[in-house]
Amino acid sequence: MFTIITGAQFGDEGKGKIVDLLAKDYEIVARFQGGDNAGHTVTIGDDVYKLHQIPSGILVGSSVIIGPGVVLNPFSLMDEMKMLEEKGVKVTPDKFGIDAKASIIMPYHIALDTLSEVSRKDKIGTTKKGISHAYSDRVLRDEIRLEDLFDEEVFRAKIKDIWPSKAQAIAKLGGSPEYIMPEKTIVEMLELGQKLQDFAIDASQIINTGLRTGRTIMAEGAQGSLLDVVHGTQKYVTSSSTIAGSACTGLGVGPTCVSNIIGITKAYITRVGNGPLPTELTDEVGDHLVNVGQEFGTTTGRKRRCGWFDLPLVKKSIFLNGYTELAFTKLDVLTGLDPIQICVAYELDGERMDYPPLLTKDLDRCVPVYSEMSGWTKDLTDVKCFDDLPENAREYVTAIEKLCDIPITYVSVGPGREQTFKMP
Ligand code: 2SA
Ligand code: GDP
Ligand code: MG
Repeated sequence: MFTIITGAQFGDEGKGKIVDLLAKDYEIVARFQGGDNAGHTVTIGDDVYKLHQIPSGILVGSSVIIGPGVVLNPFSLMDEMKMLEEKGVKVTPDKFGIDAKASIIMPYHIALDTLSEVSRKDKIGTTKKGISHAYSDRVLRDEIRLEDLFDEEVFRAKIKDIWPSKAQAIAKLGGSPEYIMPEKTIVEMLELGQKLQDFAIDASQIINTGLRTGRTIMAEGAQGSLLDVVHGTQKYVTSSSTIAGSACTGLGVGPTCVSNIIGITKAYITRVGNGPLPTELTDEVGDHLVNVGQEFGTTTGRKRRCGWFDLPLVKKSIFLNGYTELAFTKLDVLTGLDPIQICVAYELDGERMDYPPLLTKDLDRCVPVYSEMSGWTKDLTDVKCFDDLPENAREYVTAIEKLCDIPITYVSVGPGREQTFKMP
């Protein structure tokens, strides 16, 4: 069984929470793209875990894998491993593997991402984690892979080859290259390589062998489908493919192996960083969503922009991913809002459209067409089943399910593990 989970919006839909909930039924959970730009929150009782690179399945004891499609920051990985171990979570090679082909996010990638973002007039709003530069070096074949950190000669030769042009680029952007790759950093990276050597695996081999022997495997996506480097709202996207197909390329698994694909969607929409967001609310309703939903970046702490549920965008995600089911999160955050709006279509130049426009630049000009629903006042955070939701909340969930034409299988009403119920 091979299940893929991705975000159906612009990220932060609650993937970490849903993966944690479902992972008890999966022996392996694997990340296939992105890097430590991701922030997946899992709340278990009073403990809040913010995971950036290690798959959320680690908290229920699944074996976890970082696949070769990921760009890996070995420094922040060490912090994450330490944080987990301090909380009593075992992060040993029998439980955790990193593909030897994973690309390393180098200090110069972070410097270049930060400097490019600062110098850009029309800012993307990146997390400044070096993601775009790490992926572009992979495509340029100037990448450092995890396996390169295991061999001092190879690592030093690669740095010797790659660093001069990076230093030049950093200086050109007004940075100080002398602080970025001193000998101390090279030595530190080699030491990290030694520490990580025991964790090196071939993810494709493990997963495919596992699938052939009946093991249950889940692929955990990061960011959201609308931030996909090809299909998203370019240029305001991340630098990896974030959609379900990317789980196949990012882990080395054939599409014939996929059993089901779960899309996670919030009951509204958020976006952190710049780029079009047709239903964005900058009024007190937007403030309600930010404050009640605690909409702040898990990695950067930035305030997330919020808007009403945007059906045309989710329809696009349904096409991009081929979802077989949806998990619907943060329904509790809508309590107290009345009316509640669903953007069912857009109007552009006098024409109504129920799918995002052909040209990405036109999304910014789309005016939402809303269908209004009545709200509810009952606190939902203790609700344990669909039938116990207030009638208007049930109608909202049913309306979204009907509009998306995909079964909603889980509804989440709070950050906690137990604040989720299966749909009847
Ligand atoms: P990058 O850093 O190159 O990937 O940034 C490019 C765009 O991708 C967005 N992006 C994200 N959007 C939502 N959540 C992400 N993870 C963190 C979180 C974000 C944070 O869980 O909250 O803490 O700010 C994430 N990572 C990248 C980014 O905002 C840019 O729009
Ligand atoms: P991810 O990147 O998709 O894993 O999502 P994040 O962890 O970045 O952001 C989702 C935030 O919403 C986290 O703080 C979660 O704890 C929280 N969350 C998840 N599901 C719910 C829910 O149903 N209700 C509320 N109120 N919070 C939730
Ligand atoms: Mg997140």
